[in-house]
Amino acid sequence: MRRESMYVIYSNNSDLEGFQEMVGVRGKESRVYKSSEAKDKELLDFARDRYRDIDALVFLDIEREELIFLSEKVKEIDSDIYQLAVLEEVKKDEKLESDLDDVVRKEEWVETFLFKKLEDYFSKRKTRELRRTVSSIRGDLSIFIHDDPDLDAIASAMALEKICENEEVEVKTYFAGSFGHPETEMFMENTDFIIEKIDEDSVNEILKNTSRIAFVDFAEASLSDTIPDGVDPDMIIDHHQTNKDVRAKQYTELRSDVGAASTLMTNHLLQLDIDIPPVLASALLVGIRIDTNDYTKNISPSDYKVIPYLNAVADKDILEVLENSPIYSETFSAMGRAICNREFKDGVMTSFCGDISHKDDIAEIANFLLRERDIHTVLICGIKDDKIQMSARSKDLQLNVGKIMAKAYSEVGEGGGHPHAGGGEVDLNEFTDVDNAVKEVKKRFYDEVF
Ligand SMILES: [Mn+2]
Repeated sequence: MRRESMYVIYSNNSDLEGFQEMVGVRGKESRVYKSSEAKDKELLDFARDRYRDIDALVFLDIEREELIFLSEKVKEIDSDIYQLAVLEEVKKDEKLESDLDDVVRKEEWVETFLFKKLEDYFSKRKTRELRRTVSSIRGDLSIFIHDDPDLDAIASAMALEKICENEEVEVKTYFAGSFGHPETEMFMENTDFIIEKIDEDSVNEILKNTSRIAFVDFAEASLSDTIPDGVDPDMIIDHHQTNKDVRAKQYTELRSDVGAASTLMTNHLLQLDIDIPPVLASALLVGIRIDTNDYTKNISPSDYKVIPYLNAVADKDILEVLENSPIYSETFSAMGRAICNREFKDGVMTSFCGDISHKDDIAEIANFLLRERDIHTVLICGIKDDKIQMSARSKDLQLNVGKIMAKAYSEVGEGGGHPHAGGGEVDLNEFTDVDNAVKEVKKRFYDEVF
């Protein structure tokens, strides 16, 4: 039976069983020629006789002259055959005098392959380490997510709970503040996942009685208004950029190259062969979407790799609810004030929106206002709990807003974030009045940007 098309390899090495097997699995046929003068002719005859059947012709490790000769001949016979050569050496910008469609440098090929192998290895090792850490817990694990958690934090905590259940370790997740995002509120209303709200009093009781502590989607106690500074977690799983040398007592996973903690946790679940229920898949998926600002910011190949899987498993009704979650009236009001108070300076916009009811309002507003024409960078500030909260965004690839926020505010408060998105806060008590504070906040931002 003749197949529709096939791959042909012309190589110095005739032993390519593995490759042929892979081709076979994909329902294709393949044929390997070991390079020699007689085989030159055989190959060309084959191309002539059955040229319609050749999809691709790969030259592997053969002499340059032979390569140039053969590729030209094959091109004459059928210009539709895709011709690829793997060469020991390809000079930069070299125009190979041949009719090849593409040339791959062997070293590059090996490097890419090696890198992938090593990444796979370390990712699996990290999962083993996480599992060992969890299974070694005698007693219970308390997962803390950051104040006013978003869905990335909640989904990641759910995933870690799942791993704990698998290892028969008792676990509970805690948060402080409010559900800052409408999606989070919608999700918690529509699922039976339980997380417990803590305050400054109850947190001490929990810390005293629990066996182990994990920080998920944040890395330092000082970033929380509720968890006492100096609390040293046993585990940290986070993806935010930090300048500090943060380490957990047992398990540290800090991956600022990844868009969301949900991506890290999805990988762990997949590698541990733990089923991801549709509700959890939906949360992880929306967690990635929110943290990467609809897949536009800080998204990495690792995130893209898990998205199709989560998409296939996710509960479509929950997704629908989450996509269309309502916006708080207070957010619209704050947005209105932010729009009226805009100030501009060379493509940079700053604005103060007064009191905000949800800490994440300013992030939402910053994302929206960054869309204004001719604006590349935005700083929005608002007041919550006697603090000026700040959110910055930039589409200027030369700027690293996270670093700018860290530099601008670490002396008077806190600042940090990613290259395109950052945040910070300063205590109002440090200033004589609000006007003064806002002025100083803006000045510090401008000083770092320009
Ligand atoms: Mn996150």
